Amino acid sequence: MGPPGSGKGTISKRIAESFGLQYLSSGHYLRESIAANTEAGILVKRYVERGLLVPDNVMTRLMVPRLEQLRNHSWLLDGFPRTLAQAQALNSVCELDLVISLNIPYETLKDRLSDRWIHPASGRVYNMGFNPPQVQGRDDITGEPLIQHEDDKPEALVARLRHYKDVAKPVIDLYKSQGILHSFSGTETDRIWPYISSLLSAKIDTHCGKIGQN
Ligand code: G5P
Repeated sequence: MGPPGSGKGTISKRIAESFGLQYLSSGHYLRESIAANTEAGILVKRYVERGLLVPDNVMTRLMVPRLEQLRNHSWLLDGFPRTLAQAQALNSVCELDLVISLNIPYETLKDRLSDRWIHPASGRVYNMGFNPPQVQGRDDITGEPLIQHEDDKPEALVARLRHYKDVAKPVIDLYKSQGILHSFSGTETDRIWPYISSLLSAKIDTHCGKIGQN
């Protein structure tokens, strides 16, 4: 969990690669359905473009079947659940082992998102200061053009940050009460990452990607 630009995607990919977990990103699935112009994509487009949360029933229908297909795997969710209703829907189909919450100052979030560029087909994320592409404006692997999300533009960003605060609190309180919440604060992903990595090293058996009891 964490506000837009807090580094959820960047850290999630590191976790998934380092610990062999399946990676599921709600934002990526939403953008994929928008790009494919599916019925669901047309419905969610106006929310995502304005930086508003997609309705809970739509999100739950998008995410829960994917988790059900992964019953025998260990996985990492990025961006879901965002609301208490989503957290309750998730709780009804599985038991979470741990939740990571990122606390990043507002000014840092604003700077990062205005500098973010994406390769739409793969979801690869670049930042002109932090992890720039080898060739400006082009994806490192395919050489295809990079784009900026509509929801990273300043008007959408303010709405996204405000919404995040309002809806995240009850979810964070829920996970705190379950004793599974781990919060990390800072302005640099590379400084936060070693703490997250060592937390997970203590919990995950890297040979099979299973969460242990320690
Ligand atoms: P998303 O795609 O889930 P957001 O808004 O939660 O989007 P976002 O914007 O993708 O989150 P992030 O994943 O937290 O941000 O961060 P990131 O992409 O890793 O990093 C942000 C930028 O900073 C990148 O350019 C990265 O390279 C750079 N960066 C990272 N670390 C550092 C650092 O240390 N230093 C520097 N300089 N740069 C760094 O959701 C999109 C929309 O979909 C809908 C909503 O409309 C949402 O707005 N949605 C949902 N709606 C309802 N319910 C849900 N569950 C939903 N999930 C998505």
